Amino acid sequence: MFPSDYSERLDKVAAYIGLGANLGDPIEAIKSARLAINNVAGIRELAFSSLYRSTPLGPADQPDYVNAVMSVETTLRPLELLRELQAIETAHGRVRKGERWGARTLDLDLLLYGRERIVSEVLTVPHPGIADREFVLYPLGEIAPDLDIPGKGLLADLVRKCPQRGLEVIEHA
Ligand code: A4P
Ligand code: MG
Repeated sequence: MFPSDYSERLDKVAAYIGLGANLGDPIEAIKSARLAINNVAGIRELAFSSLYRSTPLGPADQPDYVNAVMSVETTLRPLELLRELQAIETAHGRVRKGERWGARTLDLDLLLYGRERIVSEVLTVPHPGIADREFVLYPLGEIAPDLDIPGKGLLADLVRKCPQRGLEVIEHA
């Protein structure tokens, strides 16, 4: 017998997604992105962190960010998942201006995909910034305190070493 949906045959993998926004209505953008991610076939939310306000990393002449992290169970392969996240960014008015770390209406980063380590032209997992960004580590600590990040070590150790730089919860999970 063949399953009706091919993706049902694939193993489920736990993945972590970082959400960030600092233009327009960032809180609304994060909440709407959460719904959009849940609406993708082959993705199911496992946990969602509190919403945090964070100081911009990169150019300082941009508004504070709102950040959050979610964990999902997915049957999508890493590149399929990245493409879905990019489509959601675009649907939320994200315009790629070429300025690195510049202001954006919505940024979705694939932080972790199971225990896989991927280095390619279009995708690096774990996300290169994961180990030293307070707006990723603290929310991750909330939803997955025992996480061991491939190639980086225990999340709890990384959190301990990471200054909070004004990070604060603005809406509890
Ligand atoms: N790409 C490679 N690996 C990944 C991955 N794991 N997840 C590629 C997502 N994308 C990945 O990304 C550029 C390219 O990275 C994509 O085409 C994809 O193929 P982008 O989103 O177009 O550009 P970007 O986001 O401006 O660049 P970058 O270097 O990804 O920036 P980050 O790391 O996303 O950082 N400050 C605060 N407080 N909070 C923030 O959330 N975010 C940024 C952006 C800067 N400062 C911030 C925050
Ligand atoms: Mg990005």
